[in-house]
Amino acid sequence: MTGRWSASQVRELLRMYLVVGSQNCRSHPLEVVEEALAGGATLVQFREKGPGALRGAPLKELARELQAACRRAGVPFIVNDDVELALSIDADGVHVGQDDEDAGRVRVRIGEGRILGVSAHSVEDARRAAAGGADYLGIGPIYPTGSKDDARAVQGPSILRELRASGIELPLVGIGGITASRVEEVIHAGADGIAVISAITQAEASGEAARQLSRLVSHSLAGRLTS
Ligand code: TZP
Ligand code: MG
Repeated sequence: MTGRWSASQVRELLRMYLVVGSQNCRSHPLEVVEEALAGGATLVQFREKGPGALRGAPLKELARELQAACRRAGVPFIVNDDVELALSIDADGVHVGQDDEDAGRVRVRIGEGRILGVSAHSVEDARRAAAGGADYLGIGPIYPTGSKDDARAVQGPSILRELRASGIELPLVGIGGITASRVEEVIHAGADGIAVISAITQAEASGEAARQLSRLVSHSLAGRLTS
């Protein structure tokens, strides 16, 4: 793909977004990803980070394995932070945080055809990311999370409302501590979807967890339209 993804395409991709690294998984990450895809995951981010994270050749090998599973399912595969890895495997996109490389520079490096996701914690972050060419914003942590050591302060769903009220129109995905019982609140606050690690990677049955979450997202989005 050479052109930009449209905002409506990206909104669809954000509905049930799995973020995953080997450090998060109770079984082999490929198994977790395949189950999540079968359960309806719409986008996958490879985030190999923290204690025990793979590096070098094993990192690239796992990335390729997960990417192949995503390709079989027709689901885009995005790499967290590591632009070089993303380009070397021809990933569908990159996600960067506020402490990583500047969004505008990442956009130049990855080109127009790849998806660029940026974490934002304020209206100012969001405006800067939009100006830098972000396709979507990751907003969080919405709730307390045990999956990110250096997570910022919990923001609650109100940050989503604040961003929408300030005129931010980019697709938004909520992240951080999202479980089935919190989906509705996140979507009703203005998110286009949910991004989760533990709700899927730590579930007894990852496929069933993804299926339940994606049903809840659809239901909540439909409710938002009619309320
Ligand atoms: N960014 C903000 S919170 C978070 C990331 C990567 C971790 C989300 O993991 P979980 O297990 O869904 O709370
Ligand atoms: Mg980062």
